[in-house]
Amino acid sequence: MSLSLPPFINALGPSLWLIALCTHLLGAAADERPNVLFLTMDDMNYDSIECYGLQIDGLTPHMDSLAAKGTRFEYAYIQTPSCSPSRNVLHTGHYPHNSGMLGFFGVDFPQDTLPEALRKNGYYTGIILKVEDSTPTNNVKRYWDYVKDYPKNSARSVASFRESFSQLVAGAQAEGKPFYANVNVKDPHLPFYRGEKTKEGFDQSPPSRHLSLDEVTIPGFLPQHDNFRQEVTDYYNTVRRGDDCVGEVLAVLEESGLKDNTLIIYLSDHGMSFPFAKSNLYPNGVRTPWIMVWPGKIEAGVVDAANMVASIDLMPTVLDATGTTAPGPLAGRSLLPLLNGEAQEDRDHVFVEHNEGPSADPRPMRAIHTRNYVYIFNAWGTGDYHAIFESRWWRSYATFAQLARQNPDIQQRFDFLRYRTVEELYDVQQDPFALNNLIDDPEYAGVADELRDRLQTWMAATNDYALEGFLVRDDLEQLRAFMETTVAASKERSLRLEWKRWQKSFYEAGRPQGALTELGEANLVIKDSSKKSK
Ligand SMILES: [Ca+2]
Repeated sequence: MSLSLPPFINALGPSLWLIALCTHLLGAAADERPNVLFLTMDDMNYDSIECYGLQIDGLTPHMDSLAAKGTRFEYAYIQTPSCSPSRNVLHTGHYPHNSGMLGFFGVDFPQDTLPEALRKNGYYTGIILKVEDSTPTNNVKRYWDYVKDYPKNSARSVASFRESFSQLVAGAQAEGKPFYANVNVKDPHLPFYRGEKTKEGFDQSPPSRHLSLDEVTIPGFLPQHDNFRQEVTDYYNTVRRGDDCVGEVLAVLEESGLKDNTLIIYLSDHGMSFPFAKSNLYPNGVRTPWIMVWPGKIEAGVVDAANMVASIDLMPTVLDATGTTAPGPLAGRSLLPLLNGEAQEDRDHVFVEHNEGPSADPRPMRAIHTRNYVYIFNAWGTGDYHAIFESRWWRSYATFAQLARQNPDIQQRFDFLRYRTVEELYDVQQDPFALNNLIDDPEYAGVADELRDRLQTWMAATNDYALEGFLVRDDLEQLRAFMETTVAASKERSLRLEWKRWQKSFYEAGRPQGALTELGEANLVIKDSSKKSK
């Protein structure tokens, strides 16, 4: 190794020279590489922050403070609107149909995930909450130096985030390493904060502000009826509690003195848990706030409305910022060139997908979003299947069902919610809540054809199993056959693989040994994940 020595070192004696050199090298390692705080919300709609259009003054001061200190992307998307699949896109850098993380089953992903790659590059890696959802397996030691998962009754308090993030930062400092901290705020995931009515066993920590019913607006994708008002108010009070937690994490970072050398990336894992949002490919299912703060490196107070970005871009961006070599092929691209004012091709659309939620009952969907239009393919929209989404078991859905019985228009919308149709097309500039399906409108036939072509090209290029269904979308019998095959494959996987949730329940019993290879050789799933460490 040859070193060009600064003049002051030549003036030192030999032993002092060595001490100075070691200090210099250690200092360089610790000082020059940025820490990364990857901060996520759980089930928070993209427009639940003031800077993204929320009409409630001052509800989200800490999240808005991030936007003031950094750059935010107006058109940001997650690839898939369900917790575990979405978070695994972030950490694998691949679409679910390529990584195999279609739902909530463990997959032995064949290349390093983001935390593994960073760890090999000398980073201290830590995760706070959403632990089982954030990596392909539940073997947490494989990915993380620091892991903190709070029980339900304390997972949403400001005190928990202060304790855990302080511990994480101290752990990195003790090892003299920069950190990659994936801090996952669990608000505003269901169950919402409801004061003393908060669901039993869940954190009853109150938000720092309580909204009254008349302060909220019912989202435009729901029927505009006052019966939804309490649930929506509870949601926004829970957003406020999440903002309190974000504030505490940012306060700990400030107190650590590391803020100036920390890249903060902030987003939500998908839209709010209401009908037509979470677990759907409509804008309110897949859009996310996306804010990046990096003092001296990323411009403050900037809004990028020119580029459409998505969660496959997260991993390449973090690798780029930390000088970490990519562990293999990745589906997305670093956003740093965009932040430096450079142009990238194909930033006028994103592809999104849904496969299955936390059950072995798939509802495959694919969509292309542009700034003007959204085209959706529902492989399950044959009339034989009902929709599956989390809010089906909560008050907003019950309210919807009750209103439907009283009003034929709401009944029609409710039926569409439950059964959908094979293809949908929306002019989201005119119809941002995707209420008016234009797929049969002759005026939009050209738009529909163009978007179908682009979607098909992408599905073919990425070896998507759902292409088989897409190609027979005009033949309901063939589409039904595709669905039967897909459902059967999922059921078979569910008996064989580790379920990332509730693994001690009935799925534990009777699971035969085998390999997860349904997705085909060109995909990335290659290993047996049925033998997991617990
Ligand atoms: Ca979520």
